[in-house]
Amino acid sequence: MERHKLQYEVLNQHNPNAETGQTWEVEVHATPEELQTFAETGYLVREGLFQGESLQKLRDALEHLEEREWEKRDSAIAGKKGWGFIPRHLMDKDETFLELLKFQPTLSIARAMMGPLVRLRGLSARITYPGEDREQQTPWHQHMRVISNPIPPWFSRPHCIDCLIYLDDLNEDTGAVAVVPNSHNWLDKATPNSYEPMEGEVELRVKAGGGVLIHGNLWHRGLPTLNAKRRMLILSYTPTWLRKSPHGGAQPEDGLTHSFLEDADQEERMLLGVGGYS
Ligand SMILES: O=C(O)CCC(=O)C(=O)O
Ligand SMILES: [Fe+2]
Repeated sequence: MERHKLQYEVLNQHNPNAETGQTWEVEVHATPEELQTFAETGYLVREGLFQGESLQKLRDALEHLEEREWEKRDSAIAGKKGWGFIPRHLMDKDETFLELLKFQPTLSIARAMMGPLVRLRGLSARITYPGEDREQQTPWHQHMRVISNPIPPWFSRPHCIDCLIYLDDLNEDTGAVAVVPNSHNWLDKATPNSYEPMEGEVELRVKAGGGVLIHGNLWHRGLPTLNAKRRMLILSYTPTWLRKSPHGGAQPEDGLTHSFLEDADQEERMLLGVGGYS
């Protein structure tokens, strides 16, 4: 995969030594042309983010989590129609997930698109199961539903990059993911609550270990899981000054990130949402 280098300075004359005031060198895991397309269309496909052992390690970690949280899973998938099982706070639950904190193939792109001061909004998973008696898919939706109408002059448009990382092949059995290119720029309308195909939608089928990076407000939906279990991770980034995901309740009190933060460096603290603005 081609790379290029970027350099940022965060302008802070009052306190040039502040954590934010340093010079940031970013080796971006994408070409400038790819980033331009990402900005315009709102999505970027990345095949082979994880392969071989590293893919297997993620699958194993998710399987262990699924076993530990089987009660939550069973109640999540009991309904006929639904999103499936969505375990959250993954970095607090397994070292394998915490190791994704500085995963450069996605973090470097987040920094290239949103600046150096970014944080994790969350790492969760979505697992869907086939079955005669269930229908697991998602309606059209977007992730940052906070846009006002009309838009005032100094409105802060929310930006977020959600990396949908697939641990199984996307195909007819598991279900593709569909996106509407450029819809992240439609600030005057919201997604319909519908499961129907839409004009202009693109269905994406990546291989296991691949990902689809989306702007958090891109219109998208997960197609039905018909014949085989489907596992996805969603690794999200926002600027440091945005709050983290409101979903999934409180962070586990004895979560891994708590002890990790005790010895974490400034960048790690920032990524976990401690500081990063002044
Ligand atoms: O599973 C997918 O492909 C997309 C899931 C999704 O949109 C979500 O969990 O927010
Ligand atoms: Fe989504």
